[in-house]
Amino acid sequence: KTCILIGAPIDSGQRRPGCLMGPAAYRVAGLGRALADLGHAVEDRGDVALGPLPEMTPPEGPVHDLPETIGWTAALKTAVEEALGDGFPIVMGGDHSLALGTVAGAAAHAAAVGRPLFLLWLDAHSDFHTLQTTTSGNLHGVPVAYAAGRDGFDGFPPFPAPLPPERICLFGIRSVDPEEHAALLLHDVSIIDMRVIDEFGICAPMREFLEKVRAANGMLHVSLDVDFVDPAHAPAVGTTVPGGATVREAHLVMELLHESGLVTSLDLVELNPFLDERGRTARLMVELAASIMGRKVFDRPTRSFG
Ligand code: DIR
Ligand code: MN
Ligand code: MN
Ligand code: MN
Repeated sequence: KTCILIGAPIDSGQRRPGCLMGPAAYRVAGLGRALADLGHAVEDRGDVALGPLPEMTPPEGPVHDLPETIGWTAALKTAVEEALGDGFPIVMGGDHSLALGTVAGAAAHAAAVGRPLFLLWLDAHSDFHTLQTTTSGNLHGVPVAYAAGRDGFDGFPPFPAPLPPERICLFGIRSVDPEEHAALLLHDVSIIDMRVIDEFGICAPMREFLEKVRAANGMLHVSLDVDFVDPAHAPAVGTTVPGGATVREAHLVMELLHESGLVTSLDLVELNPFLDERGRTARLMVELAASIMGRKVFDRPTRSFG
């Protein structure tokens, strides 16, 4: 594969500065080298630039940095849509608001080639707020709702070919705000929360979702939030929630995704290098990215036991 690295130095979707250093941290931690070692061609397109901002009166209520977020959405939509024509885009964030643009770009590409887009959201959070329901005002908490075509995104371009909820899977979640919970009850999103993972493990729920993607000949965008992993292993994130995936569970997810052959684009989001312990979290994210792109402990045919 040709891996296309896209830097998205975005901090405006939350209030704790530092995520804009993410792309630099991934480069220092050796993301490009790790992918090249797996035999992929690697093309680093540098960091996306923020274009002109829309003129608008600031909205009432808690939402902050709306014009910047809309500007980044447009820039990343274009970058990902173009990159999908040339290879496999890997977006190095930046906070999760960048997914407003990356998923829109993937959806536009999928519509152009006539395939359905699926979305796998690996996160502690459901990110299903709208501009109207968010109480934090942090727009990293809204991209799944945008992709699902929910109302409440005044000022944003309409999402290209919104995803029917059945094509969205929230995996690893353990922090859902009341307004998100209410909205999710009305949308048939596939919810693999930590309770499900505790009871059934990683493999069965993941395989079920991947079978849906395969049966539909879908494209699959994976959005990996650092806080999907337990903060004991991945401390460099502004919104830690205990009870997350272990390092091995996270690698297993990545290995299953690789073996499926279905993933077509990837976001790495919410890394805040300013909070990291000597690059520990950045290195873990690079290892996980290597796993989804094909690194394994031992190369052997898949087998079953028992
Ligand atoms: C929270 C946090 N639900 C909010 N969301 C985060 O601000 O709306 N997503 N951290 O990853
Ligand atoms: Mn998130
Ligand atoms: Mn999160
Ligand atoms: Mn919230």
